[in-house]
Amino acid sequence: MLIRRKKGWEIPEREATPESVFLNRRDLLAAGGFGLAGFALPRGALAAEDADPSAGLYPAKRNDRYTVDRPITPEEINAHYNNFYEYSTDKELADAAQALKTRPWTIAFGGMVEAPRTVGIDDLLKAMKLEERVYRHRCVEAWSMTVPWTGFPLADLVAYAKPLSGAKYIRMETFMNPEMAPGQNQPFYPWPYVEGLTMAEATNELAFMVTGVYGKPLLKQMGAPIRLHTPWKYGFKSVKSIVKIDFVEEQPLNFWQQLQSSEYGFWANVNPEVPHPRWSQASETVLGSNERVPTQLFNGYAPFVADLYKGLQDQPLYM
Ligand SMILES: Nc1nc2c(c(=O)[nH]1)N[C@H]1C(S)=C(S)[C@@H](COP(=O)(O)O)O[C@H]1N2
Ligand SMILES: [Mo]
Repeated sequence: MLIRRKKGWEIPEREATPESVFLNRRDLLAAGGFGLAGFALPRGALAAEDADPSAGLYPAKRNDRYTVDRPITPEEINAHYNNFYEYSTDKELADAAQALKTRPWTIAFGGMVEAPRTVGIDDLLKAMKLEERVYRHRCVEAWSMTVPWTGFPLADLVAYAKPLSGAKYIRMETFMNPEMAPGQNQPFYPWPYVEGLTMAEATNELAFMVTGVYGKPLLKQMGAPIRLHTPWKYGFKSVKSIVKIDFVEEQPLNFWQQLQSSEYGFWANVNPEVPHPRWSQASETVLGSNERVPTQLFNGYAPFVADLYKGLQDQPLYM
């Protein structure tokens, strides 16, 4: 997302669309209708250590309240166009991300809570009610996709964690393990990846904890086993592979802010009228098509979230 070399948004749209490349390379899998994680093997044929113990929870029932008017981005495209700097600064990082070990996996709740606790991902999944939501995702790099996530409202996780009333922000952290994630050996970046939301944002009905996608457990390259998705904000807010959740009084400084605060802020709400310092945010490339469509305020989710920002107009809400 930063300087130094040619990134997705700098190359012509036609080249930035990985569809043709992908379909040639993976046509066998794609033709069979199998996703990368689903593979052509029956589930029982997988080695025990590779089997995802949560596979039986998917697919979950879709919540139609959040259905959007765009076609869902094909899995084979989404699965090969990712931002996950722990694995690569290139979009094609699916193979590298298979090094991510998602079991055992725990999430530690701390900071301003009634009592700190640590929960295993499978126990957490048992405690939460899963549903599918089709959400638009708009990256700050001006590309977008439409994704059938499965998960549960972040509000439910907040209730589960029991924060104290003085907590003002939620802070979420990705794992830190340079042996498992070679990108974390790059000292230029402020690892681990951190993101934050106000408590009002975190308990807004749209804020979603994602544990599955395309009707099965979340793919590793998309931030398995648990990541955030806040569809009205630029994609960098949607932190992946979370291991730590703290409730705090001070506004967390996120990963991209730490790196380049002149370009990336805390709020990061989508707004076509506020350009990034180096490019316009007025339109976006829809992954999987050659279409460039106008970007919408709050990525089209204004009816759900605009009220959150009343009285905050003096803040850098859109970067
Ligand atoms: N830990 C971590 N989380 C991350 C990122 C990252 O590099 N590391 N990239 C962010 C950005 S910029 C985007 S656009 C989305 C991409 O999610 P996707 O790969 O599932 O499309 O993840 C976000 N979460
Ligand atoms: Mo992004």
